[in-house]
Amino acid sequence: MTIAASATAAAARPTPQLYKSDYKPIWCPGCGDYSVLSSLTKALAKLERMPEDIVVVSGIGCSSRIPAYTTCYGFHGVHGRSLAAATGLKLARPELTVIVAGGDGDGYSIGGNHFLHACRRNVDLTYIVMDNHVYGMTKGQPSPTTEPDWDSKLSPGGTGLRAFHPLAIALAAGANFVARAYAGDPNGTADIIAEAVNNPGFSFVEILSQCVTFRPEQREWKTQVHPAPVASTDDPARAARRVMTDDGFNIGILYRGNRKPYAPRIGHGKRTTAELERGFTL
Ligand SMILES: Cc1ncc(C[n+]2csc(CCOP(=O)(O)OP(=O)(O)O)c2C)c(N)n1
Ligand code: SF4
Repeated sequence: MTIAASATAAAARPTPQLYKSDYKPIWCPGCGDYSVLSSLTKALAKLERMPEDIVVVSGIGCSSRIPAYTTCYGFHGVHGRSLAAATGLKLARPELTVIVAGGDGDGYSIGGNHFLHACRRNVDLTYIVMDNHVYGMTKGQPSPTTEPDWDSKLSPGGTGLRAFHPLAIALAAGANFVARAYAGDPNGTADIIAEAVNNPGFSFVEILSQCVTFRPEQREWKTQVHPAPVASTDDPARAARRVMTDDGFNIGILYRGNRKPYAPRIGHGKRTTAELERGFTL
């Protein structure tokens, strides 16, 4: 390639800015979700997919506001139902890159059943959970990933309930890519998101994303996270052993599987809107 041609190619390459909308996020200053947004736009630039070929689907929560802050197509649905909407979308429009994003309350509590079956179905989606171990938007109730002894006004003395283990559950349910990231490491998180999108099937990325308002102690996560000491594996049993015995702060890709993504055997994806409409005519 000539110098002029390579300069033109470089100029045409998308930048993270291309994926940022004009809406200013209304998250609290210091919220981890700002960094996750920045990682997402970096990952999309790296993948060189155009905004019109990408859909960001979410539920309800502070983290679920993320589609509006991108220039991609967006779907801000109802609480806990993002994976159901995204599954239908991907099956109907397989050529689109579908990224699902939300919080631990949205995804593991009200949406928990959809999470299990999305892992099991293995449709080619990427699911990003901004996990702050609390319901941020509704002002600090414990979530499924809250530590049993977290003392707060709304849960005096803690809930005493064992915390949900998203990575172990994703593995057991059949997710084809499982990773943990940290909002305070935006470049590392961007790389993980890009890998997750490129991996066929259901990719799950759990991102520790601090809620500085209701869990200010999570600012300390920056001193606790560390890179996973071993490379990813394609053996789910080995991955499960690792994830059940780590300290919860290992960052990196844990598991890359070889399952074929689910694709409908009949040509649903090829039907036009008019044909679909006719199917619902009474
Ligand atoms: C059906 C339904 N139930 C409850 C709510 C109230 N609600 C809105 S957001 C939310 C929790 C959000 O927590 P999380 O998903 O962890 O996101 P965060 O705000 O922490 O990012 C709840 C319970 C709702 N909007 N709809
Ligand atoms: S309440 Fe928590 S999760 Fe919501 S924007 Fe503020 S810091 Fe972020």
